[in-house]
Amino acid sequence: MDPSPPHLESHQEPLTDVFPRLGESSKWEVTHAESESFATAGHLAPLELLSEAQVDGLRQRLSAIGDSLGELGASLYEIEAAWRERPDETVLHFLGAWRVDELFHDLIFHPGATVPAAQLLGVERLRFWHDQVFWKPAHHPGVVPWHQDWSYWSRTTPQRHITVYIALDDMDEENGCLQVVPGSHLWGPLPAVEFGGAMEQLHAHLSEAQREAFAPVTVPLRAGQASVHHSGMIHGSLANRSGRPRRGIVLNYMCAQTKCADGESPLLAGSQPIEAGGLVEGPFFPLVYERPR
Ligand SMILES: O=C(O)CCC(=O)C(=O)O
Repeated sequence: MDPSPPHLESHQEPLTDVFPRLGESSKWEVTHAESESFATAGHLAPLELLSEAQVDGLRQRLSAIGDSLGELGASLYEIEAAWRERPDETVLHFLGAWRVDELFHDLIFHPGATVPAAQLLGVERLRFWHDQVFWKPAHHPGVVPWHQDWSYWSRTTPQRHITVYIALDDMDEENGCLQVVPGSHLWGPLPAVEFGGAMEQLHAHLSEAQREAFAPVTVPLRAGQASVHHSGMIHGSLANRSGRPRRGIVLNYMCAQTKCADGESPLLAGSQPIEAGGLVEGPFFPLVYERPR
């Protein structure tokens, strides 16, 4: 990896031709039935997103980023503290790969992600919030505790955010694929849990009725497929018991009118501070989709 990584957030458009451009947006839209199902379940899968060659390209770039995490630290938004302390027990999780690698940068504009995200959120204009990588090596005990994405995002308002989860490996129960609790996006906001902590931390905050209704389902995906979840959806994943890696890229999007709730400090490390009530905009938060008129 280049020793002084580029700050690709200064580019508000794709830099390569690796991924498709918008073209006819209806081509990427989900069906009415899928949209209804998302409204009820809070979740939709699978979407076909990446070719084998695109998956291979992203795997190679991810491997290079993984090899340079020490040097890249300041250019990423965050590397999970628990992983730094206990890498043998904790899933490798970091934010901001789009700032340091062209392919990760261009992926955020992929219409196969942005069009369904805008459609399912019910917005005309979609803004990028941030990306994440969740990487479980083979035979790794790390889990992703049950959580709602929104618990970590309440410094932005209103809650109009959505997540596109992209598999870089075939994912199944054995290698700790994503699990979701259908319908839990309607349960209201719950407290944030500690990432490197126990799987079941959230249970202490569930009502009796929610505990009874807590019925997770696995979301198996093939490499290159994606799933979408609501920001209030409870999800998590178990250890990788297989001899295969399990690498997921997460793209988080939000309504283009999202505002900063508190103005206390930058929303993401390295991004420009935004005053309370100010629009979350600027190079770190590009507009990635605008519905054609
Ligand atoms: O990769 C995982 O198991 C967890 C992903 C996750 O938390 C998310 O997509 O928000």
